[in-house]
Amino acid sequence: MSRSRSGRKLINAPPWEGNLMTAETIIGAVPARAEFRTCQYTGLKVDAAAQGLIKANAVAAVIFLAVGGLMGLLVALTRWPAVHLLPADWFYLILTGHGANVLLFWIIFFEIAVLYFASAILLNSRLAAPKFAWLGFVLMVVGAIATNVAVLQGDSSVMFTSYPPMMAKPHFYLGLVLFAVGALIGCAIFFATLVIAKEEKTYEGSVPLVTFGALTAAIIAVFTIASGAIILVPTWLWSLGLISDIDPLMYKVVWWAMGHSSQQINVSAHVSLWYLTAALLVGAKPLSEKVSRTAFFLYILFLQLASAHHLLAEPGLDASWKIVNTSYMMYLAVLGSMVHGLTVPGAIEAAQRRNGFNRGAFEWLRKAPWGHPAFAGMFLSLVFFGFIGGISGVVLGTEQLNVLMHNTIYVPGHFHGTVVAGTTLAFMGATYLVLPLVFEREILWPKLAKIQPYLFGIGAAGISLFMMGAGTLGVARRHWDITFSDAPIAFAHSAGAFLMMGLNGIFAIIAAIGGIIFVLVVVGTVFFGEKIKRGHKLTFPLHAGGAEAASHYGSEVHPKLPGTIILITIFFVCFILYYFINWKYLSELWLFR
Ligand code: HEM
Ligand SMILES: [Cu+2]
Repeated sequence: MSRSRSGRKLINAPPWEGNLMTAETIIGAVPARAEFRTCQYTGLKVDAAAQGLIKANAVAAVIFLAVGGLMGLLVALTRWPAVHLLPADWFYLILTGHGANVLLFWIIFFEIAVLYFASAILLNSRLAAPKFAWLGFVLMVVGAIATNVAVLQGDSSVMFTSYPPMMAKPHFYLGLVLFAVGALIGCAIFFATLVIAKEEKTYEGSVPLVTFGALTAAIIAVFTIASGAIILVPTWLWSLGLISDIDPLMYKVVWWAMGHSSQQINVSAHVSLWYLTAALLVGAKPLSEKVSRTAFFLYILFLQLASAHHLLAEPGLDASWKIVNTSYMMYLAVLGSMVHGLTVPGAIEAAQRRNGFNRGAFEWLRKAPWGHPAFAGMFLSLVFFGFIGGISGVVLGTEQLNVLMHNTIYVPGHFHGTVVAGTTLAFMGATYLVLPLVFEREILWPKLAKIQPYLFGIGAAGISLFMMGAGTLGVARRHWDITFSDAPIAFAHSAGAFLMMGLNGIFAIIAAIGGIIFVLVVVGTVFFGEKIKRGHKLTFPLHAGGAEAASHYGSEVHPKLPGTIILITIFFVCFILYYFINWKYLSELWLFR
């Protein structure tokens, strides 16, 4: 072991072992000399290459969130009838850019950072083939820019799903394909790093739960990207004139194999971050490693089948196929999320009781670190994802109930509950851990950081609920003018529908303010935050046992969870009530009441 000029320890990789198949013989790279530092807060060994790549991916993620989030605000202000900001062609252009920038570019750049963190950092390992990882990053950046250019040039306003026969410019699809290839390289680096860590024995026993959850995400990502390639490459060739025709139904079936699975990547990633945050901030260990791992495994087994819920209104697909896939298979994937929805707060309760907050049913929750933005982001994400995204997803995914809200603005209402109030908020929360631990910068403007998750969370929950409300009243999604001013046959929505769209606009402004504060705090911290030196006390401290809980296998022993049981009961009561209210709405559609 020697020291480099920067004073960091240089650790030579172990000698290349003859004919052993290692991750790097497969990729063909030579094992690098990795440069490590030891984190003063967690004791984890941090590979400099992994650190650099996590920073790059996180920064790219935040830039695309900023662009895409502003586009979201413009869309919401256009759908606010009293404001009606953009003209029609710009509305569809900006809506297309919004979907791509937030749901693909923000989320997937962040996920690649999560993969590198959950492999190299949590396992004390060097990252496999950093040069390839940088190649993947460059491909993703180039792809994301190409797609954005195509959108902004016009003539590619095909919206997020890009269903044929609508056609975008060739570089719209090519950009998406390049981006996906880059992300696939990121997944390969993750798998290879797991192999390296195992070979070089950088950890003991089984991988920690957070790494296991990230592994679930990466496995699903491979399936997702393969489906994406199968559908987007022919569509790209079609836009070049090399293929005469794409069958719309076939397109939808294969596209949703990608579109839905990618949401399950998001869920796996954000659930992993829930566990990570709970571990680092209150020292929470999983209630049961086996149960939580089985729940992740359910995602891998059942999610592809559940993607049938996007095809419930398609003619040409058989009703029993739809019902089996959405009303049986989907519930098995939902079961996975419900298990996490119980075990994450349960793990927090168990840890907090160990921490001494043992009075009554809820002292553990009242005395939780609500002033720590990572905790606030994580817990709000948990609640909103379950109550808003989860319940509405099951309702919307029920074959019979789907006809009530199909293609109404209820649909974006539901998925802003999952991907915005759920995934995005969880990623924002985790960023407040990444800034001090990976960027080694103290968070600038801690007071703003403290309120940020609440502002964004309330805004995101609001837009989700009000879009769902408007959708229940019949307002269409992706619709520029709900007054139908130029329609030959007059039609008027109820005053309630207009009210809902106005409230949606107001909460969009709140969410946007939360989003802007997030971007300012992150960018400010990255460039101007105080550099963290040895012995520095963090503004937002970690729990003393946090790193151990996050990076080692092990469950709670005999936890008592009265508070969690009450919370779960409230959840199920809401769930059942809301589910059956929708059956009642459905019954009211029959004329002979
Ligand atoms: C300030 C935050 C945000 C606001 C105000 C906002 C608002 C909206 C609105 C009003 C729509 C259009 C609904 C319609 O007319 O059909 C929409 C669509 C959409 N949003 Fe957001 N959104 C925000 C953040 C996000 C984030 C963070 C994500 C993903 C992680 C996201 C993903 C999407 C997607 C995928 C669509 C559908 C695009 C399409 O139909 O092609 N949004 N958003
Ligand atoms: Cu889906």
